[in-house]
Amino acid sequence: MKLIISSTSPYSRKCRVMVREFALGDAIEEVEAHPFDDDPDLLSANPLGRVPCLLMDDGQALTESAIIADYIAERAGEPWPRDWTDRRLEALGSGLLDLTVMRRVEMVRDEGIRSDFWIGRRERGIQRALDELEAGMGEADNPHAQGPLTMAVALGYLDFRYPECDWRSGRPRLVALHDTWASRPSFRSTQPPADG
Ligand SMILES: N[C@@H](CCC(=O)N[C@@H](CS)C(=O)NCC(=O)O)C(=O)O
Repeated sequence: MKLIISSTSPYSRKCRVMVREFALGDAIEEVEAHPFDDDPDLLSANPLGRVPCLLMDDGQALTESAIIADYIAERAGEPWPRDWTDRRLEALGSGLLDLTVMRRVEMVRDEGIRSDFWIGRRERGIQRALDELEAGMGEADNPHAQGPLTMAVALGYLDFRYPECDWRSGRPRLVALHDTWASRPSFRSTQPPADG
């Protein structure tokens, strides 16, 4: 199988961490494709032109990081908790990622077409999501479930693309969660490139 990824994409990172956690590197080969280059292999696998995309051995492709993550867990045959608390945290973590990516897209627009309205709206959403995740963290007692993983990836992405957001301030549970993941080889080896 081929996992088409970009090394700066947080959605890709989530799937790449899972491949490593489940030691599926021999079965799932990572292929880098920058989505904005319109790589023909990516477009033929995923008409949406987005990463990650998992090209399976039967020729079908899976899109959406959450679906790919479920597939990887099932393929590994490992118990990977999917209770509603975990799924709720995963959805909030994914939403935090979406807001941070959308803010980034707005920030790199040329002056004149960049919108303070949209940047402010994304930033307020990011702060609210962080507060909700900090409050909800008490429910996440398995640090390796997909909810906490998605949250850790989102926090790492904030450090990468929005470091001035200062998400650590007053959020000790999120700091502890992030630091737990940051010490794992799966997380360290999927760090986005500093110049990315
Ligand atoms: N909801 C999707 C989001 C994937 C996504 O937006 N990936 C970005 C890279 S971080 C992308 O490929 N963007 C290219 C584009 O939107 O044209 C998922 O969870 O996989």
